[in-house]
Amino acid sequence: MKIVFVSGNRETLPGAVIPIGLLYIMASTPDRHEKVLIDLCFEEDPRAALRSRLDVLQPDLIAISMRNIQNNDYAGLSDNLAYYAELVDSARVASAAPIVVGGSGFSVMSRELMEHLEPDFGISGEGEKAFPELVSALENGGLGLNSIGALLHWNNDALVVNPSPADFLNIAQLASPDRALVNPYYYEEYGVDSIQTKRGCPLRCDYCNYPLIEGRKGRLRAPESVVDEMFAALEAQPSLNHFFVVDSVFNLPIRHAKQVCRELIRRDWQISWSCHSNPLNFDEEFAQLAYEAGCAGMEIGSDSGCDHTLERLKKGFTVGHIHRLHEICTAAGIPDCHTFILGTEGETMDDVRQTIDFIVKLDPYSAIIMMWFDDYEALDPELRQPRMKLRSEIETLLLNNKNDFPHWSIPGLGINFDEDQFRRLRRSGRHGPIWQHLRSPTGRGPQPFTV
Ligand code: B12
Ligand code: SF4
Repeated sequence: MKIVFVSGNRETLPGAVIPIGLLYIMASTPDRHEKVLIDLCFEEDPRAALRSRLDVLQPDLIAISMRNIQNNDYAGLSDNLAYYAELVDSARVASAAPIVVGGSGFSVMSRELMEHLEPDFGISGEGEKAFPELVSALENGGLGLNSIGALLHWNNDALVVNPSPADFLNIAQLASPDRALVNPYYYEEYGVDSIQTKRGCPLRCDYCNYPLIEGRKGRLRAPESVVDEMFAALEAQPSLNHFFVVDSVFNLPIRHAKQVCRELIRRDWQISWSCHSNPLNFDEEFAQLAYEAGCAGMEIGSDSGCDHTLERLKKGFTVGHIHRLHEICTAAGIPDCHTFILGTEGETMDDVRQTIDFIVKLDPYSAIIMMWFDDYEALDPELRQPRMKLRSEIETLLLNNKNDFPHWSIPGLGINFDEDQFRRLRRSGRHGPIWQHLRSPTGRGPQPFTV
């Protein structure tokens, strides 16, 4: 079969990210098929680009990856869906081939998106087993569709949702993504590559939809194979200058994270990297190893500065844990950037003020302040109505006080979050996540740009 793999993601804030999920799917699809990647990230007119490529290629199957429903400032929640609907339509106009959609954005509400976008097939969650199975079933005239785990398909007009497989994949056995296929512009302009050391997060934060994508059970890769892949990526794309560890949480389990760091140190790895970390199970030894292995920063989903909100969100840690992580990172020389989500269900303006006071006192290297939005608001804008008042009060509070927190990014208000400013920083030689450059390494120096 001739299979066209389409990466639909066009988000370039805080930086463009390589389509690593789709690369995994391509790598797991047998080589006897002709495989072509179309990446729409940097196309001026993505729909026209897709149409003209499909027109020439005339594929037998079109696989579209949908990464985000949300965007960073959430202003375009519904725009992302409209864009994906247009992509599916453009593919239909240019080709009679069946269309299958997958990816994290699809997986967080796969049933609703099947009905909304109407592709022929959808695959929820990790697709390395289900996708090749779908390809085989299509080669066999549709035989066996019902036994493909987590496949969504149609029986006439009725949506059929196959049960998820009993087990998640053994990721130690997956074929590595081939970076030679990636548009070099990702590396030349943004420099950042993605690496996955495990799948699954064991925690149970109240709002978290990550288990829909990769489950809760931690499935670990051998540290040697992770580092092998990083060296191979560097060889394939020599202009890469930073890795982001795309694990939901890198330091859980901490033993594995330490082993990965030790392997990087043993092999004298020289390129900087960042990761997501959690205040639970965070210790000095991990921070020290990470520093020695080239860690240039950690992003922490701290979420709130109120213990009762953290408890309601079932975070499993307290503000004491956040303080401790900050102290350990500071002592080890690792910049820490904490994400806080304001306006979660049940939160009051007093809670919001308490969180803001907490961040000011904590004074982390950087903070990203997000507003709570539910992915389902993309499908049902009416869900937003009751939340608008609290959101606008929070925005006013942040705007009125923005000069008190010059190191914070507030994407929804465009504060320290702007494509042009980020581009200037990159051009001045700053690598990795942009928040790492919102203050000088000493922590108190002049700002690279003003708010
Ligand atoms: C790491 C990460 C980041 C890093 C990325 C760094 C980097 N250089 O890559 C940072 C912090 C920068 C980031 C930013 C953002 N992120 Co983010 N991120 C993640 C995270 C934790 C892992 C993503 C990843 O790379 N996974 C590894 C790859 C291998 O998995 P995958 O892409 O999901 O692919 C698998 C499946 O989805 C499927 N699949 C993928 N494509 C296809 C295609 C087909 C045809 C099929 C069949 C299957 C399939 O199979 C793949 C292999 O198993 C996820 C949460 C999670 N645990 O998944 C959120 C997540 C992807 N991010 C999300 C979002 C929204 C964003 C932002 C818009 C910010 C925000 N508002 O939260 C930005 C956008 C950035 C951009 N340019 O697109 C959402 C997307 C879904 C949604 N709700 O909209 C997620 C799911 C988190 C969430 N809040 O729900 N992110
Ligand atoms: S720590 Fe992160 S990935 Fe794990 S459950 Fe909580 S929000 Fe989800």
